Amino acid sequence: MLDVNKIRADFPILSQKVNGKALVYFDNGATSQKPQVVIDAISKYYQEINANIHRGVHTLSQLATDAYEISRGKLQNHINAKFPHEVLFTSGTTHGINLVANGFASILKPGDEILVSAMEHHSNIVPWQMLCEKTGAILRVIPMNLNGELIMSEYDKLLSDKTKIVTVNHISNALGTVNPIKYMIDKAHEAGAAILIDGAQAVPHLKPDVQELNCDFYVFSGHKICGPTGVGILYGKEAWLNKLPPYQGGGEMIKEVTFEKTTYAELPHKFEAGTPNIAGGIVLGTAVDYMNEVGFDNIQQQELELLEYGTKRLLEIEGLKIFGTAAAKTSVISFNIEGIHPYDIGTIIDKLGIAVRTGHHCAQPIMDFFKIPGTIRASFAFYNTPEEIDVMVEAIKKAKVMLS
Ligand code: C6P
Repeated sequence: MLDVNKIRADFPILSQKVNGKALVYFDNGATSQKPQVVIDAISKYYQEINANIHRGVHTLSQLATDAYEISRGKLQNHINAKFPHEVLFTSGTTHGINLVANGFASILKPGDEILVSAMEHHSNIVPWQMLCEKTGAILRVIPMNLNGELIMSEYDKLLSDKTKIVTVNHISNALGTVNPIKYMIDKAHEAGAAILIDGAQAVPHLKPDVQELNCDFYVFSGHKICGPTGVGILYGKEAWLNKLPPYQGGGEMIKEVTFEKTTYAELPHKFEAGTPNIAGGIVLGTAVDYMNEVGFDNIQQQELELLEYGTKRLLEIEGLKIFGTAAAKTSVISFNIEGIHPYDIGTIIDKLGIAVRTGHHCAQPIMDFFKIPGTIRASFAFYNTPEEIDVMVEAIKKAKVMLS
């Protein structure tokens, strides 16, 4: 069992007051809070070993390079990648998806198909639309039902020998649905297509095993798993990463440069042009260590309790409707109250110290599907408590009275 009070003491921001009230932070889907070990590791890097990596023979450069590569190894273990060079540092999920989409420009031909799901974040729609514009490929959409579950029989029908890549989130940021990605990966492969999994909303809740999943690409951001912003991971199978051309040209991604021709460096450097977010890369390893110490079994148990309790308490409010009622769900509750704009609720409860996200959550097609302008989204992390849910429910009731 998780000692939540002990965990909360690791996060200095959680004992802050916001607008004179104890902070209730339920915007974990947007970004997680950071434990003291992560905050300290950032300072320690700049105080003790700051230097550019993979470049200098001097001691600090070697220390920084070692720390960066040790962190890559931690991430490799965390997701169970076969090789460290299959684990690329990126600036986040968006960067990872764009890198892969850009690489597919050299593979796709007019009439080829890309399958995305109806519940994608804009980061997993727009890069593929841009790719279609460049190549003449066609974007097809895997539909969902009113519970916010992808319809697998429709997915099966959409797959064909024209499908070159399927791209789907592991967990929806706006609905909390956990998608049946193992099934989807196997089916994509049967059809001869590659598959990318957007794990941005999954990694805060579970530890993906990329070899067991057998996905071709798996992307996520560090800032949603207690790490800093501006760093993320793109896992790619070695064969795919060798096949795709580099995304950006510059320092560190080359073997040899002349004005006539450039040859590229081996993996992972081929995809890591320029000076990266060194502190971020190193500290992402610290963040993953921290989450593993807390333990993903504990995290899941705590979050499931919060999801069940939060769902029950919120549904006590008259006129409240939850969007995203899939059988497999994580600790995200998106809801609206009849006759009230989500933004108004969000603004009032912020004055009471409660942080939730309101709006379309960078997933406008989901809002269009449900014919709503947006939702109020409470997304819980393992450091949240049922008492905080009580505070939110009371605040919403107050806001409702004020607004009706
Ligand atoms: N979703 C949310 O509040 P970046 O911005 O690159 O770290 O992550 C983009 C992204 C991609 N896919 C999914 C499923 C996501 O949830 C996100 C980020 C945040 O829901 C910020 S918009």
